[in-house]
Amino acid sequence: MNIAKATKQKVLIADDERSNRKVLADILQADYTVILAKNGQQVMERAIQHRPDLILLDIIMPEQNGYEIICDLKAHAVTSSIPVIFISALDSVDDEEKGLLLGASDYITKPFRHTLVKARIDNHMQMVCQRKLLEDLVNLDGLTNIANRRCFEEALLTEWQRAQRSGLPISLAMIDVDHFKQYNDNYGHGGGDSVLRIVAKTLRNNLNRPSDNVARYGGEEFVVLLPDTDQTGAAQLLNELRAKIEKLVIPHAFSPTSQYITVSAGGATLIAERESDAFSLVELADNSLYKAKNQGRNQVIW
Ligand code: GH3
Ligand code: MG
Ligand code: MG
Ligand code: MG
Repeated sequence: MNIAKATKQKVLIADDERSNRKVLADILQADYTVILAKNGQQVMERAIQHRPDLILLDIIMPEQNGYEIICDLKAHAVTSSIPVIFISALDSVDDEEKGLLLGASDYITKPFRHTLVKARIDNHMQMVCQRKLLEDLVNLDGLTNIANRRCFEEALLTEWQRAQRSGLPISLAMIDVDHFKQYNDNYGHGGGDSVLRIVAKTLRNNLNRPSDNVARYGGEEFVVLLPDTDQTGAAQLLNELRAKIEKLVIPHAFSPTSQYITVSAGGATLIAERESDAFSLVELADNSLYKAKNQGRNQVIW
Protein backbone atom coordinates (compact mmCIF):
# COMPACT_ATOMS: atom_id res chain seq x y z
CA MET A 1 0.00 0.00 0.00
CA ASN A 2 1.32 3.42 -0.90
CA ILE A 3 0.60 5.92 1.85
CA ALA A 4 1.06 9.60 1.10
CA LYS A 5 3.17 11.32 3.72
CA ALA A 6 2.19 14.92 4.34
CA THR A 7 5.10 15.55 6.70
CA LYS A 8 8.26 13.62 7.39
CA GLN A 9 8.01 11.00 10.09
CA LYS A 10 10.20 11.54 13.14
CA VAL A 11 12.80 9.21 14.57
CA LEU A 12 14.53 9.70 17.90
CA ILE A 13 18.07 8.28 18.08
CA ALA A 14 19.30 7.62 21.61
CA ASP A 15 22.93 6.66 22.09
CA ASP A 16 25.56 7.91 24.53
CA GLU A 17 28.26 7.90 21.84
CA ARG A 18 28.26 10.79 19.43
CA SER A 19 29.76 8.75 16.57
CA ASN A 20 26.97 6.14 16.87
CA ARG A 21 24.31 8.85 16.79
CA LYS A 22 25.94 10.32 13.70
CA VAL A 23 26.06 7.02 11.79
CA LEU A 24 22.33 6.48 12.30
CA ALA A 25 21.48 10.12 11.62
CA ASP A 26 23.42 9.97 8.33
CA ILE A 27 21.48 6.89 7.25
CA LEU A 28 18.11 8.34 8.16
CA GLN A 29 18.04 12.09 7.77
CA ALA A 30 17.23 12.14 4.06
CA ASP A 31 13.89 10.43 4.72
CA TYR A 32 13.06 11.29 8.33
CA THR A 33 13.24 14.14 10.79
CA VAL A 34 15.98 13.09 13.21
CA ILE A 35 15.95 13.94 16.92
CA LEU A 36 18.99 13.06 19.04
CA ALA A 37 19.35 12.12 22.70
CA LYS A 38 22.39 11.00 24.65
CA ASN A 39 20.87 9.80 27.93
CA GLY A 40 17.64 8.62 29.52
CA GLN A 41 16.58 12.04 30.67
CA GLN A 42 16.89 13.48 27.16
CA VAL A 43 15.01 10.49 25.71
CA MET A 44 12.00 11.12 27.97
CA GLU A 45 12.05 14.90 27.52
CA ARG A 46 12.41 14.77 23.73
CA ALA A 47 9.97 11.89 23.28
CA ILE A 48 7.30 13.83 25.19
CA GLN A 49 8.09 17.09 23.39
CA HIS A 50 8.42 15.79 19.81
CA ARG A 51 6.27 12.62 19.88
CA PRO A 52 8.56 10.68 17.51
CA ASP A 53 7.11 7.87 15.40
CA LEU A 54 9.96 5.54 16.33
CA ILE A 55 12.75 5.43 18.94
CA LEU A 56 16.13 3.78 18.28
CA LEU A 57 17.59 2.95 21.66
CA ASP A 58 21.10 1.96 22.67
CA ILE A 59 21.39 -0.30 25.71
CA ILE A 60 24.81 0.31 27.27
CA MET A 61 24.70 3.86 28.52
CA PRO A 62 25.96 5.44 31.75
CA GLU A 63 23.31 6.57 34.28
CA GLN A 64 20.25 4.72 32.93
CA ASN A 65 20.64 1.79 30.52
CA GLY A 66 18.34 1.12 27.58
CA TYR A 67 16.32 -1.53 29.45
CA GLU A 68 15.50 0.98 32.17
CA ILE A 69 14.68 3.68 29.65
CA ILE A 70 12.21 1.51 27.71
CA CYS A 71 10.40 0.80 31.01
CA ASP A 72 10.04 4.54 31.62
CA LEU A 73 8.79 5.05 28.06
CA LYS A 74 6.22 2.26 28.35
CA ALA A 75 5.01 3.63 31.71
CA HIS A 76 4.31 7.16 30.48
CA ALA A 77 0.93 7.78 28.83
CA VAL A 78 2.37 10.06 26.13
CA THR A 79 5.19 7.72 25.07
CA SER A 80 3.81 4.25 25.83
CA SER A 81 2.72 3.46 22.29
CA ILE A 82 5.82 4.74 20.48
CA PRO A 83 7.63 1.71 19.04
CA VAL A 84 11.20 1.19 20.27
CA ILE A 85 13.98 -0.64 18.43
CA PHE A 86 17.06 -1.57 20.41
CA ILE A 87 20.34 -1.08 18.58
CA SER A 88 23.01 -2.60 20.77
CA ALA A 89 26.47 -4.15 20.88
CA LEU A 90 25.00 -6.75 23.25
CA ASP A 91 24.59 -9.66 20.87
CA SER A 92 23.49 -12.61 23.03
CA VAL A 93 20.03 -14.13 22.58
CA ASP A 94 19.41 -13.48 26.28
CA ASP A 95 19.86 -9.75 25.74
CA GLU A 96 17.66 -9.84 22.68
CA GLU A 97 15.00 -11.80 24.57
CA LYS A 98 15.09 -9.34 27.45
CA GLY A 99 14.71 -6.40 25.07
CA LEU A 100 11.76 -7.89 23.24
CA LEU A 101 10.04 -8.98 26.46
CA LEU A 102 10.31 -5.41 27.74
CA GLY A 103 8.23 -4.32 24.77
CA ALA A 104 10.75 -3.47 22.04
CA SER A 105 9.49 -3.89 18.47
CA ASP A 106 12.83 -5.11 17.17
CA TYR A 107 16.43 -5.74 18.21
CA ILE A 108 19.39 -4.93 15.97
CA THR A 109 22.99 -5.74 16.91
CA LYS A 110 26.01 -3.54 16.30
CA PRO A 111 27.99 -3.50 14.09
CA PHE A 112 25.28 -3.49 11.45
CA ARG A 113 24.97 -3.21 7.70
CA HIS A 114 23.57 0.23 6.87
CA THR A 115 21.21 -0.91 4.13
CA LEU A 116 19.66 -3.57 6.38
CA VAL A 117 19.08 -1.15 9.25
CA LYS A 118 17.56 1.39 6.89
CA ALA A 119 15.27 -1.27 5.38
CA ARG A 120 14.10 -2.47 8.79
CA ILE A 121 13.43 1.07 9.99
CA ASP A 122 11.52 1.84 6.79
CA ASN A 123 9.35 -1.22 7.41
CA HIS A 124 8.57 -0.10 10.95
CA MET A 125 7.79 3.43 9.80
CA GLN A 126 5.41 2.02 7.19
CA MET A 127 3.57 0.13 9.92
CA VAL A 128 3.42 3.24 12.11
CA CYS A 129 1.95 5.15 9.19
CA GLN A 130 -0.66 2.48 8.50
CA ARG A 131 -1.64 2.30 12.17
CA LYS A 132 -2.12 6.09 12.32
CA LEU A 133 -4.23 5.97 9.19
CA LEU A 134 -6.43 3.26 10.70
CA GLU A 135 -6.74 5.19 13.97
CA ASP A 136 -7.84 8.28 12.05
CA LEU A 137 -10.35 6.27 10.04
CA VAL A 138 -11.80 4.86 13.25
CA ASN A 139 -11.80 8.07 15.31
CA LEU A 140 -12.31 11.01 12.95
CA ASP A 141 -15.37 12.22 11.13
CA GLY A 142 -14.68 12.14 7.40
CA LEU A 143 -16.40 15.43 6.59
CA THR A 144 -15.12 17.71 9.36
CA ASN A 145 -11.97 15.90 10.47
CA ILE A 146 -12.89 16.30 14.15
CA ALA A 147 -13.62 13.34 16.44
CA ASN A 148 -16.60 11.20 15.50
CA ARG A 149 -19.34 9.92 17.78
CA ARG A 150 -17.57 6.64 18.51
CA CYS A 151 -14.45 8.47 19.63
CA PHE A 152 -16.53 10.90 21.70
CA GLU A 153 -18.36 8.09 23.51
CA GLU A 154 -15.05 6.51 24.42
CA ALA A 155 -13.78 9.87 25.77
CA LEU A 156 -17.04 10.37 27.68
CA LEU A 157 -16.71 7.01 29.46
CA THR A 158 -13.06 7.68 30.33
CA GLU A 159 -13.73 11.20 31.59
CA TRP A 160 -16.82 10.07 33.48
CA GLN A 161 -14.78 7.48 35.37
CA ARG A 162 -12.17 10.13 36.09
CA ALA A 163 -14.89 12.47 37.35
CA GLN A 164 -16.25 9.69 39.58
CA ARG A 165 -12.82 9.40 41.18
CA SER A 166 -12.08 13.11 41.46
CA GLY A 167 -15.52 14.32 42.53
CA LEU A 168 -15.06 17.33 40.23
CA PRO A 169 -17.94 18.53 38.04
CA ILE A 170 -18.08 17.46 34.39
CA SER A 171 -19.97 19.42 31.75
CA LEU A 172 -21.29 18.52 28.33
CA ALA A 173 -23.07 20.53 25.65
CA MET A 174 -24.96 19.51 22.54
CA ILE A 175 -24.77 22.06 19.74
CA ASP A 176 -27.13 22.07 16.78
CA VAL A 177 -27.06 24.27 13.67
CA ASP A 178 -30.26 26.32 13.41
CA HIS A 179 -32.56 25.89 10.43
CA PHE A 180 -29.99 23.84 8.60
CA LYS A 181 -32.52 22.04 6.48
CA GLN A 182 -33.49 25.37 4.90
CA TYR A 183 -29.79 26.08 4.33
CA ASN A 184 -29.28 22.80 2.49
CA ASP A 185 -32.49 23.20 0.52
CA ASN A 186 -31.49 26.67 -0.70
CA TYR A 187 -27.69 26.65 -0.90
CA GLY A 188 -27.22 23.00 -1.83
CA HIS A 189 -25.74 20.07 0.02
CA GLY A 190 -22.18 21.12 -0.85
CA GLY A 191 -22.81 24.52 0.72
CA GLY A 192 -24.21 22.75 3.78
CA ASP A 193 -21.13 20.57 4.01
CA SER A 194 -18.88 23.66 3.95
CA VAL A 195 -20.87 25.16 6.83
CA LEU A 196 -20.42 21.99 8.87
CA ARG A 197 -16.66 22.11 8.25
CA ILE A 198 -16.41 25.76 9.32
CA VAL A 199 -18.57 25.24 12.41
CA ALA A 200 -16.45 22.22 13.42
CA LYS A 201 -13.22 24.16 12.95
CA THR A 202 -14.53 27.13 14.92
CA LEU A 203 -15.56 24.90 17.82
CA ARG A 204 -12.24 23.03 17.80
CA ASN A 205 -10.11 26.16 17.63
CA ASN A 206 -11.85 27.91 20.50
CA LEU A 207 -11.65 25.32 23.24
CA ASN A 208 -9.44 26.33 26.15
CA ARG A 209 -7.87 23.20 27.60
CA PRO A 210 -6.21 20.10 26.16
CA SER A 211 -8.79 17.97 28.00
CA ASP A 212 -11.73 19.74 26.30
CA ASN A 213 -13.18 17.60 23.51
CA VAL A 214 -15.35 18.38 20.52
CA ALA A 215 -16.93 15.81 18.24
CA ARG A 216 -19.48 15.56 15.49
CA TYR A 217 -22.34 13.72 17.14
CA GLY A 218 -24.26 13.23 13.90
CA GLY A 219 -25.79 15.26 11.05
CA GLU A 220 -25.55 18.95 12.00
CA GLU A 221 -25.11 18.21 15.69
CA PHE A 222 -21.89 18.59 17.66
CA VAL A 223 -20.95 17.75 21.22
CA VAL A 224 -18.46 19.43 23.54
CA LEU A 225 -17.16 17.62 26.62
CA LEU A 226 -15.59 19.73 29.36
CA PRO A 227 -14.00 17.74 32.20
CA ASP A 228 -13.36 19.49 35.54
CA THR A 229 -15.60 22.37 34.50
CA ASP A 230 -18.51 23.74 36.52
CA GLN A 231 -21.76 25.08 35.13
CA THR A 232 -20.74 28.75 35.22
CA GLY A 233 -17.50 28.17 33.31
CA ALA A 234 -19.03 25.75 30.84
CA ALA A 235 -22.06 27.93 30.04
CA GLN A 236 -19.77 30.91 29.56
CA LEU A 237 -17.53 28.98 27.14
CA LEU A 238 -20.53 27.71 25.20
CA ASN A 239 -21.89 31.20 24.89
CA GLU A 240 -18.52 32.34 23.54
CA LEU A 241 -18.58 29.49 21.00
CA ARG A 242 -22.14 30.39 20.00
CA ALA A 243 -21.10 34.04 19.52
CA LYS A 244 -18.01 33.04 17.47
CA ILE A 245 -20.22 31.15 15.05
CA GLU A 246 -22.69 34.02 14.76
CA LYS A 247 -19.75 36.36 14.07
CA LEU A 248 -18.65 34.23 11.12
CA VAL A 249 -21.62 35.97 9.46
CA ILE A 250 -22.27 33.12 7.05
CA PRO A 251 -25.33 34.36 5.14
CA HIS A 252 -28.49 32.31 5.65
CA ALA A 253 -31.21 34.34 3.96
CA PHE A 254 -33.76 31.56 4.51
CA SER A 255 -33.45 31.29 8.27
CA PRO A 256 -36.65 32.42 10.00
CA THR A 257 -34.66 33.58 13.07
CA SER A 258 -31.49 35.27 11.75
CA GLN A 259 -29.87 36.36 8.49
CA TYR A 260 -26.83 34.28 9.35
CA ILE A 261 -25.84 30.76 10.37
CA THR A 262 -26.39 30.37 14.12
CA VAL A 263 -26.31 27.48 16.55
CA SER A 264 -28.30 26.54 19.63
CA ALA A 265 -26.66 24.76 22.53
CA GLY A 266 -27.97 22.81 25.48
CA GLY A 267 -25.72 21.93 28.37
CA ALA A 268 -25.61 19.88 31.53
CA THR A 269 -23.20 19.70 34.46
CA LEU A 270 -23.03 16.83 36.92
CA ILE A 271 -20.99 15.52 39.79
CA ALA A 272 -20.51 11.91 38.73
CA GLU A 273 -21.97 9.68 41.43
CA ARG A 274 -20.53 6.18 41.94
CA GLU A 275 -23.34 4.22 40.32
CA SER A 276 -24.34 6.83 37.75
CA ASP A 277 -24.48 6.53 33.98
CA ALA A 278 -22.31 8.75 31.77
CA PHE A 279 -25.04 8.99 29.17
CA SER A 280 -27.37 10.77 31.62
CA LEU A 281 -25.21 13.79 30.83
CA VAL A 282 -26.06 13.51 27.13
CA GLU A 283 -29.75 13.13 27.89
CA LEU A 284 -29.83 16.21 30.13
CA ALA A 285 -27.92 18.27 27.58
CA ASP A 286 -30.35 17.13 24.89
CA ASN A 287 -33.29 18.34 27.01
CA SER A 288 -31.61 21.74 27.38
CA LEU A 289 -31.01 21.89 23.63
CA TYR A 290 -34.68 21.24 23.03
CA LYS A 291 -35.49 24.25 25.24
CA ALA A 292 -32.94 26.46 23.45
CA LYS A 293 -34.63 25.59 20.15
CA ASN A 294 -38.10 26.28 21.52
CA GLN A 295 -37.11 29.57 23.11
CA GLY A 296 -35.97 31.06 19.80
CA ARG A 297 -32.60 29.43 18.82
CA ASN A 298 -29.14 31.09 18.72
CA GLN A 299 -28.85 30.68 22.48
CA VAL A 300 -27.35 28.52 25.20
CA ILE A 301 -29.54 26.88 27.86
CA TRP A 302 -28.12 24.97 30.81
P1 GH3 B 1 -33.45 23.25 13.84
O1 GH3 B 1 -33.11 24.70 13.91
O2 GH3 B 1 -34.68 22.90 14.58
O3 GH3 B 1 -32.30 22.39 14.24
O4 GH3 B 1 -33.79 22.94 12.32
P2 GH3 B 1 -32.92 22.14 11.26
O5 GH3 B 1 -33.44 22.44 9.90
O6 GH3 B 1 -31.48 22.44 11.47
O7 GH3 B 1 -33.15 20.65 11.71
P3 GH3 B 1 -33.57 19.38 10.91
O8 GH3 B 1 -33.27 18.25 11.84
O9 GH3 B 1 -34.96 19.53 10.39
O10 GH3 B 1 -32.61 19.33 9.68
C1 GH3 B 1 -31.27 18.99 9.80
C2 GH3 B 1 -30.69 18.98 8.42
O11 GH3 B 1 -29.28 18.68 8.47
C3 GH3 B 1 -31.33 17.98 7.53
C4 GH3 B 1 -30.16 17.21 6.92
O12 GH3 B 1 -30.30 17.06 5.57
C5 GH3 B 1 -28.96 18.08 7.22
N1 GH3 B 1 -27.73 17.33 7.34
C6 GH3 B 1 -27.43 16.32 8.18
N2 GH3 B 1 -26.17 15.85 7.94
C7 GH3 B 1 -25.67 16.59 6.93
C8 GH3 B 1 -24.42 16.59 6.21
O13 GH3 B 1 -23.51 15.81 6.47
N3 GH3 B 1 -24.28 17.50 5.23
C9 GH3 B 1 -25.25 18.38 4.90
N4 GH3 B 1 -25.02 19.25 3.93
N5 GH3 B 1 -26.42 18.39 5.55
C10 GH3 B 1 -26.64 17.51 6.53
MG1 MG C 1 26.27 2.99 24.46
MG1 MG D 1 -30.47 18.44 14.50
MG1 MG E 1 -30.58 21.90 13.30
